[in-house]
Amino acid sequence: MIERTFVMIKPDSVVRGLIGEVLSRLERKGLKIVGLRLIHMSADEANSLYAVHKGKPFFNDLTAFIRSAPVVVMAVEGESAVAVVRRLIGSTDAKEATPGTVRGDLSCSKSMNVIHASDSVDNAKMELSLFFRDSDIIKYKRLDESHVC
Ligand code: 3AN
Repeated sequence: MIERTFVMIKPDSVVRGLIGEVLSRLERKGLKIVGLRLIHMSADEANSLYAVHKGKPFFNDLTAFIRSAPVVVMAVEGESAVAVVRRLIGSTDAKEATPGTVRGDLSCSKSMNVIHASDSVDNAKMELSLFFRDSDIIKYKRLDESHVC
């Protein structure tokens, strides 16, 4: 089943010059980028994106961090994209993340962990709606679509 998920390259990754590295890993896996923006997240957007963590001790630090530099927000499509991207990025705590994953290779931090991706199809819909209108999503074919899944 082709799914669409929300992926964000976090501020740590942007200021470390890793946008290309992270995008490349998604593309090489065969995932299709159908929406892409470089933004400075607003306070409202940060509060909505991380609403599930409201009240937790790290909430204020988390929303401040996510607004500390630009982020790249993306809509990404592919076969079972939600689970595939979650496996590709690795565990939240990058110290524990498996080598070969984005976090496992590029970070040692739990908060500055390079990338975010939705953990369910429902959350993907909600998170995508914060940053993309339906008309922002671009339809096109990758030449290798019949060869990667
Ligand atoms: P993931 O991004 O792996 O889905 P979530 O949704 O549990 O992880 O957490 C969202 C973000 O909140 C994480 N990417 C991480 O940056 C931060 N975070 C989660 N738990 C902690 C924690 N215990 N201490 C600091 N930051 C945390």
